[in-house]
Amino acid sequence: MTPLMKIIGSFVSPYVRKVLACMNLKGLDYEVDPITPFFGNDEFERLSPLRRIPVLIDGDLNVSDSSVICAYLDEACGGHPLLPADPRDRARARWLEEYADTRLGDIFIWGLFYQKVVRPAVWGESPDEDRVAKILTEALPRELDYLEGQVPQSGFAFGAIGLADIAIATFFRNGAYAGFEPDPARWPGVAAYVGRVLEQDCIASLLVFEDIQRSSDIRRRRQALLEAGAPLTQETLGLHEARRGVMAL
Ligand SMILES: N[C@@H](CCC(=O)N[C@@H](CS)C(=O)NCC(=O)O)C(=O)O
Repeated sequence: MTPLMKIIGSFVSPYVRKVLACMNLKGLDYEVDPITPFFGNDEFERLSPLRRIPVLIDGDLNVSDSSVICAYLDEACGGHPLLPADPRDRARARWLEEYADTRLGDIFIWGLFYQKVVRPAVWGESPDEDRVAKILTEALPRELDYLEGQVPQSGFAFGAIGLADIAIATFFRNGAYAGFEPDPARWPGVAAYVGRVLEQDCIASLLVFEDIQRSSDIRRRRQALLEAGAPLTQETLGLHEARRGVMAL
């Protein structure tokens, strides 16, 4: 029997969520080693040279980066297409994915989620409140103004739900974990669109595992996830002690 594809990375990571939602959309079976990147062992570092999640393992292939993984899945696996058919739409979809991964990632993950959730929980540090305030008052409004002009008033960006929709919406779930929701009075299109995408089964079905990942102690997490039906790998590359990522060097 061909071994299942494996994804290394926590259910709470927006980039892991993006990959898993795309795999769900395609109806692919997979196993997850739900580690937080800071808790990865030496083998994790061998597989992911930047000590980042997600990593895909498919037989003797291993690759990092959610965009690289999603492109591979679309080319290798068939099923629900992640990109629209028209080349001009594909270019726009790729731009929205890139924009989300870099700019929304910077704001929602490094500016909010890392500060308000990861720093206290992993490193025992306080958030950089000045940075958080600047994100909330300057960076986020600028990007939400831009997105308000990009997202569709109904449905999804290119007909059926696809990569661009998932890539954008995934960051808003981490924003919510850090206490941020887009104001529907100021950004009605974004608020409605993000809600629409997040309630799709491919992504909504992951929520139960995210809740466990967020609420359970690291030593009991695997068991709790298994009991909830999460498709976990037998082996884990996780440690119980955190290490700083290469991006901190
Ligand atoms: N461009 C990468 C970004 C992945 C990324 O930044 N993942 C975060 C978790 S949400 C990470 O592993 N951070 C650890 C670090 O940078 O040290 C992708 O699309 O996969």
